Amino acid sequence: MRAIRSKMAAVICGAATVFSLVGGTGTASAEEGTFIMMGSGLADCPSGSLCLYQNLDYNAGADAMILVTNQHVPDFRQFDFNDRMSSYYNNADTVGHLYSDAEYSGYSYALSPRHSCPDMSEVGNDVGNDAASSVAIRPDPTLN
Ligand SMILES: [Ca+2]
Repeated sequence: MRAIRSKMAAVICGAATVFSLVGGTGTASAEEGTFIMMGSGLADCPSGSLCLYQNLDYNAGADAMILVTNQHVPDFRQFDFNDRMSSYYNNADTVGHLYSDAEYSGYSYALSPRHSCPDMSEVGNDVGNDAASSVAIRPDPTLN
């Protein structure tokens, strides 16, 4: 077993989830899965995951909900996260296609790989603040 990398320590603040984010070297975060954790800041987003934050500025230094995923999520109500997202960090090489309605419908907005945004109201009339309801994860079309 390899030693725990110090950069993973920032994830420890999360509430108990079904996944252990401690003790891996990135392998754990690369597993398929979607879960809610409590945290704040870009450093709390596991590598290889898309992180949708409940509050502005990546929860603005106060732990709050983060929806962490690397797979399609057809309905945020499954995670008590419907119409709650306010900022994001896409810490993955894939594109997150965000939708204002469940089942990938309504307005949509692409979350570019390795890109972040502290305020979803900045994306205008596509998917705004407290509006996202589903997300699809797709390959980056520029990586071929
Ligand atoms: Ca919505």
